[in-house]
Amino acid sequence: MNGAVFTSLESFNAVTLFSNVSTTQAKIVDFIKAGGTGAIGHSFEPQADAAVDNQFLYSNLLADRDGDGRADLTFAEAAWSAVPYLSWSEVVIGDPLMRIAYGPGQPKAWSCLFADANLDRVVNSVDLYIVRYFYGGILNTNEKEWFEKYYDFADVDQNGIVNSVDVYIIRYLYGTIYE
Ligand SMILES: [Ca+2]
Ligand SMILES: [Ca+2]
Repeated sequence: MNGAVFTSLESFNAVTLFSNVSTTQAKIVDFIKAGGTGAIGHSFEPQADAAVDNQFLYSNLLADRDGDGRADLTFAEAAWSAVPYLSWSEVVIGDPLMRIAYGPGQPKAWSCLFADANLDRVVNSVDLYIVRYFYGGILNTNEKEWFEKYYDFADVDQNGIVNSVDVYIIRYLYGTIYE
């Protein structure tokens, strides 16, 4: 399981870091003990909107936007991008400086492609539908409704709001096929 990173919505999965302590639910320490590299868990029942956002965790952990064969962010950076609040309930376990290494020049290094909201390497009506579906979503706001509507891949220009500019960009690039 080298390189494996795990999260789950199990409420008390990080209530202890001792695997021989009996708890009511599975423990992320058992995943680490079995060879897992990193995990994020809950030390107590988290509020629903405090749960780890897997979209940010895995896209930021895997993305190699500059194409140097190494992921752009470390595990700690990707983890903190995915935990909505720095509070008492979330626990990050693993080497904070761990970084995915694809190897130089590896064509399989992953990165989201500009304007390709559903990650199928084509900019078309599906991407347009996704942006329209999440239209109005805002990343940095106290308005829960708009925050929950926000979707990172629909925010094409990555300015923290899904709006007409994102629609325009997809229309402009409509038909683009990434090799
Ligand atoms: Ca697409
Ligand atoms: Ca935007």
